Amino acid sequence: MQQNQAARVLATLFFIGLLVCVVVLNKRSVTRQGGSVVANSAEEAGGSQYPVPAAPDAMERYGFKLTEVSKTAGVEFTHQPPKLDAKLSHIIDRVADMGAAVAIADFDRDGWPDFYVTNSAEGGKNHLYHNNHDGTFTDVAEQMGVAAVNSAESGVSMGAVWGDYDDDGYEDLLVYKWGKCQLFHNENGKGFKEAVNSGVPQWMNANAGIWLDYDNDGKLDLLLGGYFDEKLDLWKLPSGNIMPDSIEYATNGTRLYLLKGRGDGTFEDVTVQVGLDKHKAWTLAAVAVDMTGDTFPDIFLANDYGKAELWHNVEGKRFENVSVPSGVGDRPKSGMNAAVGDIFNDGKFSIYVSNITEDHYLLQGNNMWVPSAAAKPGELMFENQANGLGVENGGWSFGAQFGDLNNDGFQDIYLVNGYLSGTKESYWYDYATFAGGNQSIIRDAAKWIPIKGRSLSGYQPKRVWLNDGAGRFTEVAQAVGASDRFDGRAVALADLWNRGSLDILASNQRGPLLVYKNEVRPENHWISFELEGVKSNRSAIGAITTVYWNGQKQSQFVSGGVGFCAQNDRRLHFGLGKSVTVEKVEIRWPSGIIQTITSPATDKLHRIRETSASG
Ligand SMILES: [Ca+2]
Ligand SMILES: [Ca+2]
Ligand SMILES: [Ca+2]
Ligand SMILES: [Ca+2]
Repeated sequence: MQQNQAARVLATLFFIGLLVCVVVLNKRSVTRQGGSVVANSAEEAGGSQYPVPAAPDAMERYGFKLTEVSKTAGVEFTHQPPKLDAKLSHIIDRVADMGAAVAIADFDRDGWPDFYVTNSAEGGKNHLYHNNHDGTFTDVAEQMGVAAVNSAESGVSMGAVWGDYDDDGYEDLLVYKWGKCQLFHNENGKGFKEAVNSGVPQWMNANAGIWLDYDNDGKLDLLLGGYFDEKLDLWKLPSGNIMPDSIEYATNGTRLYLLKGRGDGTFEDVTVQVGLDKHKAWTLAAVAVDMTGDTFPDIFLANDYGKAELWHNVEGKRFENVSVPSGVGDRPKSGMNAAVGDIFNDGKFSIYVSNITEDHYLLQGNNMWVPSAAAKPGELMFENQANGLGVENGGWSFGAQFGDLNNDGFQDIYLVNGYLSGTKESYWYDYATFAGGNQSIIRDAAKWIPIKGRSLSGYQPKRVWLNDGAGRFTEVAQAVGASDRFDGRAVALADLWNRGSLDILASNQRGPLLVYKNEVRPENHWISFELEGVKSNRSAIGAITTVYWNGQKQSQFVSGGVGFCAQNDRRLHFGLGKSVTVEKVEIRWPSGIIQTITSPATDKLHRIRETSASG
C-alpha cells in the first residue's frame, strides 16, 4: 500500500518535472533564437520601457555603444493614434496600430541632417526637427507649414519621404496618409508650400510611399502602396466589413500607384501602363533598387496577410512579376519591412523582410533573401538564409535597417518590434482562435473579440545584429544600450552630428521618438558620400556606390524610402575597419554614367556631383 503511494508520488513528481522541462526548453529556445526572453508587462521589462545604459564592456567587446539622448537633444515627441469610426472602437488598438514614421534629410542644406516625424491623431501635429549643430534639435514644423496635416476630414499620417522632384536642390516632402496624400514643395529651405493639382491621390489608405526614378529620365517618380481599400473613409464606414478576409491569403487587398513625375510638381498615373495594376494586396513596405545591373530599379513589396512581391523593371517601360520564380513569393506571411543591404561585401544586395514570431502561436520568422549562387547574370533568384545567419526571430517585428554600426566594414541590422504593450493579460489566445475563423467573420470588425487593453506581443526587446562578415550575425541589443521596450515601428539611420558614426532614430506607436547617439571605437575608420545627380535626378535616388578597400568591396544605394515607413539620410556611410586607405570608389548613376574616384581620403564626407569624367 505504502509502496503504491510512494510510486504515485514519484510518478506525479516526474510528470511535474516533465512540465518544467518543457517550459524551460521553450524559454531556452527563445533565448537561443532571439537572444532575449520576452517580457509580458512593464514590470517584467524592468519597470520602465526606457532603455538602460550600455554594459561597461560594450565598447571593448563590440566596438560601439548607444546612448538614448532624446531629452537632452530637445526631441520630445510622442506618437498618438487616431480614433477613427466608432465601429472600430472595441479593436481600435489593433486597427490604429501604425503611423509612427521618420524620414531624414538636410532640408535647409546647411550640411547637418534634419528629420520629419509623423503623428496620427486627428489634430495631432507632425514635427520637423531642425539640427542646431550643437547636439540639439528644434521643432520648426509649425513655422515651416508642415505640422497640421492630420484631421478626420483629410486623413492622418502614416509616413513621409523626402525627394527633390523639381531638381532645385532642396528636398521636397511627400506625406502619405490614410486619407489625402500631401505633397510639399521646399521653398529654398525657408518654408514649404503645398503643391496643388499635383496628381497625387486625393484619397487612399496608404501605408507605403517611396521616391524612385523608374524610367531613369532624371525626374523623380512616386510609388504608393495601399493598405485598407482605397474607397474607404475610415471615419465614415458603411459597415465593419473592412478587415482582411484571411490572415494568410487575403483577397481584399488594394491597389498601388506608380506616378510618373514631370519634374514640375505634377504627376501622371502610369500604374496600368507599366503593368502594376495586377497587384492587389495589403502593402506595408516598398523598396526600389536595381538588382539586375541594367540601371533600372526593380521593386520589392512586403505585404501583410499575404505573399511578398518582386517586380522586375523591364527597361523602364513595364514591370514583370517575378515573385514566384525569384523565390520571394513562396509563402504568405505578415510582411512589414523591406530593407536592402550588401551583407557579404560582394556587391550583391540581399533583402530583409520582417514578419511575426511569437512562441506557441505564430512562428513565421523573418526572411533574409540572399541572391542565389545558381542565378544567371541578370536573373533574380533568392534563397532565404535568415535562419542560418541568425536573423530569423525578431518577435513581432516592424522596421529594420542595414548600417555599419561599429564601422568594422560589415553591414549590421537594427530592428524594432513589439505590437501592443498593454495589461498583463494577453490577447494572443483570442486572436489566434479568431484568426482561424472563416472569411466572412474575419473581415467584419464587428465580429472581432474586444481587446480591452490587453497586450499582443508587447514589451519586446529590440534586436541589434552585428555582422561578422563570415555568415553569422550576433545579437547585442541589450549589451550596447538598445534596451527600450516600446512598440517600435520605424527605424532610420544618419550620422546626425557629423562625427563619422551612424546614429539611430526609432519611432514608437503611442510612444516617444528615441534618439540613440552612437559612440564608435576610434580605431575603426569610415568614409561617407553625399551624391548630387546632374543628368540623373538631383537627389541621386537609385545611385549605387561601391567602395573598394583592403581587398574587399561593399555596395550601398541611395534610397527614396526604405524599411518600414522610414527613410535613412541620403548620405552613404561606409565603415572601413582598421584600414586608413580606400583603393577606389565607383558610382553607378541612374543615368548609366559610371564615375570612379581613386584613393579618396578616409574619415571624411565627400560631396560628389555626377560627371562622366573620372578622377
Ligand atoms: Ca539641416
Ligand atoms: Ca525641390
Ligand atoms: Ca522618372
Ligand atoms: Ca558592422
